[in-house]
Amino acid sequence: MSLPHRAWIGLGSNLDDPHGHVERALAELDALPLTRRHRASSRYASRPLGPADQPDFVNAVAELETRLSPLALLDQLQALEQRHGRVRGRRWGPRTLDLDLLLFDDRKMTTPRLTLPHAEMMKRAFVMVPLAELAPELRLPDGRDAASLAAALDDDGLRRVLPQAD
Ligand code: A4P
Ligand code: MG
Repeated sequence: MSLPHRAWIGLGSNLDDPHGHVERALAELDALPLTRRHRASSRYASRPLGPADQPDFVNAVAELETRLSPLALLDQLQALEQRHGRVRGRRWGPRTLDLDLLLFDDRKMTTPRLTLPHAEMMKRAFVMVPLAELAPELRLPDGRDAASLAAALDDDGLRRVLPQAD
């Protein structure tokens, strides 16, 4: 099966066994229709961005190949969040599973449901460090590569935890 598009997903969890949610979600991403998970970064522990009165996060980035459109992929990601018991509470509050669509080929779009590239990704070490681990030379729309962007960010206590990238 040839899958024409490449998408990068940011995973995050900080409730109810965050490692378990991230590991299961990585397997479930590989089982989405018309989609194959190509690679996943190491898992990282990170301090919460936003309200500080919540547990640390586990974060990772996955690379997918897909035949879905960006919005169809977002639908699948949101359904997967729901299956993990995600309750939408306050903005940037704790969550069992957050799946952000970071990049979809070199597509740019701004719609109420979907902004590509993800609006905040370039500022976040917990996104850029795992992305740069997988694809240091990946060019972001501003022309810079993932490794330079990641290196320029304050790592804010980000630390790699087992397992290694797969
Ligand atoms: N949406 C628009 N563009 C996208 C996109 N590229 N990917 C819309 C995914 N969704 C996108 O998201 C809100 C709306 O964004 C959705 O309806 C979707 O249509 P949400 O997941 O419902 O709400 P949220 O996650 O609470 O808000 P937001 O602003 O997306 O938060 P973030 O940016 O996801 O941040 N700290 C650490 N250390 N690690 C984390 O992973 N995550 C967050 C959440 C806060 N602090 C964190 C972490
Ligand atoms: Mg989100």
